[in-house]
Amino acid sequence: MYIGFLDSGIGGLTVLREALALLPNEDYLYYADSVHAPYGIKPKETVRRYIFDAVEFMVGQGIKALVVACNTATIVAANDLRTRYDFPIIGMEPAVKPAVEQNRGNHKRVLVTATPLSLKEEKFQNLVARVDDEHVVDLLPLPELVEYAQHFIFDDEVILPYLKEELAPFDLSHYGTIVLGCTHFPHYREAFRRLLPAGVAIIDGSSGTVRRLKNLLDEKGLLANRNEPGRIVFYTSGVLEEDPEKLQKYRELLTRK
Ligand code: DGN
Repeated sequence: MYIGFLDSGIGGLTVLREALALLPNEDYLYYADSVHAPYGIKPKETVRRYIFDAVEFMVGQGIKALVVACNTATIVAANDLRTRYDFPIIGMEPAVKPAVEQNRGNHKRVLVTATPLSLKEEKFQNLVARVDDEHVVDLLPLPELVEYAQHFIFDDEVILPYLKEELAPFDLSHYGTIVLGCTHFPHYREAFRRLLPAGVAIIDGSSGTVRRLKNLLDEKGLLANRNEPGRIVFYTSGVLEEDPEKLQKYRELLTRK
C-alpha cells in the first residue's frame, strides 16, 4: 500500500522530499491535480470537490495513509476527509506558531506567505489569532508564485524581480522569520534567501508534517517492513504520468535543495 501525497500540482514535492529522507522505504503515490491548479484563488466549494474526487481516486489505488501536501487543501478539506476515511490523514500547518515563538522577545516581526484562499479562511485566521499574542504577524499572498512553479519557471531573472516587488512594501530589517505557508514556495527558498537580510529565518511546515506521518504510521503498525527503497508513482489528475520529460522534472525537484 502507498502513502498518498496530494497537491494541486508540484508543491507537494517539497513535502515528499522530506518524507523520502525520513521514510525512504515506503511506496508513494503522488497526485498532482494540475488540471485543476491553482487551488488557491478558486472558490472554496470548487476546491473541496476537486480534493474529494482526487482522494477517492487515490483510495481506489490503495493508500494506507494520506498526506494533504497543500496548505490550501488542508485548510478547506482535511477535517472533512478525516470523517470520511479511517486511515491516517496528515495535513500541512503553516508554521506560524514556531515563527512567533522564534521571535518572542526580540522585537522582530513574522511575515507569513501563502495563497489568498489560505489567508482568508477562518481556520487560518483562527490559528493566527491563537498564536499571535504580540501582534507581530503580517500576511502576504503570493498567488503568482504557484503559477510560476506550475510552469516550471525557476529562473532568477523572472523570480527575483517578482519577489522583490512583492516584498517591497515591507521593511525587511524588522522581520525575524518568513513563513513559507504554501507547499509550492519552498521551491523558491534560495530566491527568498537572496532577497532577505542575513539572519532572517525561512521556515515551512513540511518537516513537522513528515514527523507526524512517521509517528502515526509507527503507532498504527503501518510502517513498511523492508530495507530497500520503495517506489514512487506519479498521477496527474487521475492519469498515470508517463511523460518522461515531466517525470524527469519531478525527480529533479525531489533532489533539489
Ligand atoms: N500548494 C498549495 C498550498 O500549499 O497552499 C496551493 C497551491 C495552489 O493551488 N494555489
